[in-house]
Amino acid sequence: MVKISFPDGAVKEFESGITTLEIAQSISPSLAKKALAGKIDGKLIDVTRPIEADGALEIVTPEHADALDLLRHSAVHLFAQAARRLHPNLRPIIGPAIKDGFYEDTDNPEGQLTADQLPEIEAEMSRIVKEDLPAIRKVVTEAEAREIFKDNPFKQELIDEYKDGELTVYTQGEYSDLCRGPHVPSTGFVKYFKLLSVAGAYWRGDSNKPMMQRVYGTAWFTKEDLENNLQMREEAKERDHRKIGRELDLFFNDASLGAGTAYWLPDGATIRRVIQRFVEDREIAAGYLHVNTPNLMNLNVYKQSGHWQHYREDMFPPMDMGEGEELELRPMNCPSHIAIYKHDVHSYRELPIRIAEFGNMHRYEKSGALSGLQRVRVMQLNDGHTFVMPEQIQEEFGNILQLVMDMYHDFGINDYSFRLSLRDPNDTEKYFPDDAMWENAEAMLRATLKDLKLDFVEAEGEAAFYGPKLDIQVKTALGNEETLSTIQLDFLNPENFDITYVGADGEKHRPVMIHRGVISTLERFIAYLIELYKGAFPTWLAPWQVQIIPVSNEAHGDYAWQVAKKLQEKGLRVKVDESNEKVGYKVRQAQVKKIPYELVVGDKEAQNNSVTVRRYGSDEEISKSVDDFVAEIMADVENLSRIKK
Ligand code: TSB
Ligand code: ZN
Repeated sequence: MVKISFPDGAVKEFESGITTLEIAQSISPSLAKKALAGKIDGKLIDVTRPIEADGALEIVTPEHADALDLLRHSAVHLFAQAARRLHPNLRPIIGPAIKDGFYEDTDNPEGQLTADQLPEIEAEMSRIVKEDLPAIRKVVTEAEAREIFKDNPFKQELIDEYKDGELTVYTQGEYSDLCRGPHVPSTGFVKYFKLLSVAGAYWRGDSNKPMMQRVYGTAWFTKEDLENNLQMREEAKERDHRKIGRELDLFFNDASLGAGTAYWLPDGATIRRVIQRFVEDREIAAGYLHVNTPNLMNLNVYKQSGHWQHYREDMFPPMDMGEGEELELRPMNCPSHIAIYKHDVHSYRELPIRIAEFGNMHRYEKSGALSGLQRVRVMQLNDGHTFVMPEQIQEEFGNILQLVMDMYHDFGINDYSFRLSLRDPNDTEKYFPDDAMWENAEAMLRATLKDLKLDFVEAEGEAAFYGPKLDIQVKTALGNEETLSTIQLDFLNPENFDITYVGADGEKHRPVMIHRGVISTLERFIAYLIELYKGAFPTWLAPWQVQIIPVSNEAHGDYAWQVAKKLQEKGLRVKVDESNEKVGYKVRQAQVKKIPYELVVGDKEAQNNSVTVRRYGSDEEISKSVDDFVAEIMADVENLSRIKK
């Protein structure tokens, strides 16, 4: 007999070897129908696995927290089986459940899968669902596994990796896969699914290994959940900064010019300029000193800082200049700002010293990770390094956080979370190996965050190589979490570069460095703002704030320009549309470009010095004097994004 306890506290005895399905049946037939798997002492098992020891059992039904992952994992097998029926030589490789869906890597020596083949595969999947094939688990020997997957070199590699543990194969109908399981009882359970897209992916994420095709899909327990998710995906696509960036002519990427680089068109460059000026003014008010430092630096400096030892993977290869000189494209600005600090002797009275720059950085990001402006290889960071006495850490940390929060407020950002990023103590390659230093820095940072009463999650292995950090996390339109702002504590670089200040005692002391990026890189920040505003920028940020449309170019062009000049004198960004299109078309065009204000001017307006105003997104047309309009738009500009609050 085995003693099984249930989540409600009940304990029952059963024959040894009983299955989850039989237990569910003994409770109620409707429960048995819904049972997807068992979870015994926290471990998921198939409903048909015999239970031979006492334990705590949860019966996994669609409402259970693990149910969707289980379903999606079975959807992967369903996909692979259907794909193999249509393309018998296709090799399924690895297919995990991911957030809101699943993917499967595939390789087809006869020609890789393409997106237009997905509907056929989906139809075959539906047939297999109707066949309601049970998923059957079998423990196999290494030799058996090698035989079953003899035409699949990728699986052979996986067998090399797993062969010391228990190898299991799941079979449904004619299809078998090497898999740990568990699975939902049969293909009939996977009813609501959709194949979404295909993208190239390197085997093991390594660009020296073969390229496979990764097929993405999603699966749900109800039709409604599936439809909601598909609709959300559609909306996310509409908000994607790459799409809006194209539609509004803000920027472009062109791999033939350089993968992971962005070209800013005039309207995108305007947004950058407005943001940079605004942020720099705020920093000046907060006591920062702006500097300019070069993109190239002698590689020796990055050896001294530790970048070469711990960050080399992200760096471009050095340029050999001959005679032992090697130059490096800078991956970070810290060593440059340290050089500025060291240029002078500093007294404790000057501290904190705050050095800032919109500094260019170059990082050799993996090609698969590149995305529009969100992740690029050449970027400009709103960077700053403050040099403080140890007793000033807390206060300066608070100052920086305040600056971040003020800035978020002004840009209308209010959906974010805090992450305390710590080192992974076992990763001595990525992290500088000085336990005492790390423990001290992490304890100090944690105490500071407690003091500031921040709600945060902790993440091991996310620290910078030189120290722990507070990251501010946001979500992209496609649902990925990204770091925007970062505040980092660094005891290492002051040592490495022997930086000092002269204390009240006349002796040399070691300052602490705080690295901070307030609005992140202009690239990532603007990607975020494009998605946040769906391209409809608040007036102060909009590339063009006003578009003036003369009813007739001949009759009203002069008046239109007269109004435009007046607005330009106020610093507003105005254009006059004198193209040979009809007024209605021009009005629509201005709406497509999401220009905040459109002014139509004709006879009446020219006569009484007025304009007819139309706000972006509104059909209402309001006539007002030019002076009244100037007052309205100036108030709007000065309000920044605060209206959103
Ligand atoms: C804050 N030395 C520090 C600096 O002083 C530093 O470079 N920190 S960082 O590595 O975390 O980068 C700062 C910010 O740049 C990140 O928080 C992130 O918002 C942004 N960033 C990093 N990599 C990329 C990238 N490939 N594309 C766009 N933005 C990036
Ligand atoms: Zn730095």
